[in-house]
Amino acid sequence: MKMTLRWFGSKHDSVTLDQIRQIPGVTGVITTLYDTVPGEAWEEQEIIDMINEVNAHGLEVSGIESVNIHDSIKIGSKDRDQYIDNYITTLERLGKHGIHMVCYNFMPVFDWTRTELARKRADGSTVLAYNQAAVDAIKPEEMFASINSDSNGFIMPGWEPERLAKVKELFELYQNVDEEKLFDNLKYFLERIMPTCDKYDINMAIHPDDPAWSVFGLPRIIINKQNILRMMKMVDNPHNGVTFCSGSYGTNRENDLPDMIRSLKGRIHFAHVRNLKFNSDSDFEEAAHLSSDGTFDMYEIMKALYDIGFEGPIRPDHGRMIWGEVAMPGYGLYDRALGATYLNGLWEAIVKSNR
Ligand code: DNO
Repeated sequence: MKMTLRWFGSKHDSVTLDQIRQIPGVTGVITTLYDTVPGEAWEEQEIIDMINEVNAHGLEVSGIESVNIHDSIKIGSKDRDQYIDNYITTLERLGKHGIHMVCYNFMPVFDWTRTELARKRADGSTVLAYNQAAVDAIKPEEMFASINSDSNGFIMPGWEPERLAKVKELFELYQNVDEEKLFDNLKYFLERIMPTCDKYDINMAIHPDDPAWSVFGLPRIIINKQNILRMMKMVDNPHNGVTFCSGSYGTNRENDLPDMIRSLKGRIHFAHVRNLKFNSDSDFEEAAHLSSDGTFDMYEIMKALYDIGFEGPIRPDHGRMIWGEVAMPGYGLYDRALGATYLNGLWEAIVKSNR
């Protein structure tokens, strides 16, 4: 595996490339062109500039998170082909410049959903948290307002203000899209992009829906082993793969994470590894990475990745806000650096004990 950190670009991130480079064992960043909107083709020069900037700081671009999918593609509207053509152009330009992993998601309207961005824990740290009753009590547009007012002035990925302007209209457009239709639209999209992925050796890594169930009545499909294996089979190409995100699949307590990893051998192209602490079945918070701080056995997760021969980029995921840091919730430097170091430690021990 290659240890990486997510980085939002010098215009948007409080964490610098120089700081990332000093985290032991981190060799690359996962980034994106944060100012692009879903559906447009990325400018080649902007891709080159992004890569050069990262390389100049002694790091590599280990993959993109995300090239976002226009809603017309998820809905299956008549105009979807033009957006898929643009997506293909972006993939070609990325592939030409040596980028071989692209993370994306197929969640309708919303990306990840949390009800609190700064829940205080006993040790004084703050974390992202989810409470089902809080979701049930609010309207989708209120969710945007609460996320944006809690985000320390940063724009949260997936909660960009331009999405809010369209939220009501989007709900109407998704009215006739159920889970089966969403699977069909995903299949159509993947079949169209796979020849380009084959040509440029680009691993597509779908991110799970977070939380792994329907929110606000919208269909969600990338939620469990059965659905993800269905997706792998429906477009049976090794470039059609997944981002294994322990914190997202782990929201559903029926998901056996190490078992899911083993069943996806050869198809996990990217890993997000973090822990969650459940306070009840409908309330969880994002703990420190350490197993004993949350509900997951992080050793078993890393061991499963080792056992399937995982060689792709991995990153610590949302961290706690600690030591007075002010950063994008979940994406500060300090706790993610601790997370990377812990995961590297687990990995070294697993490698050595398997010699
Ligand atoms: C949240 C992230 C997601 C993820 C997208 C991938 O922090 O894990 O926003 O990047 O779902 O497209």
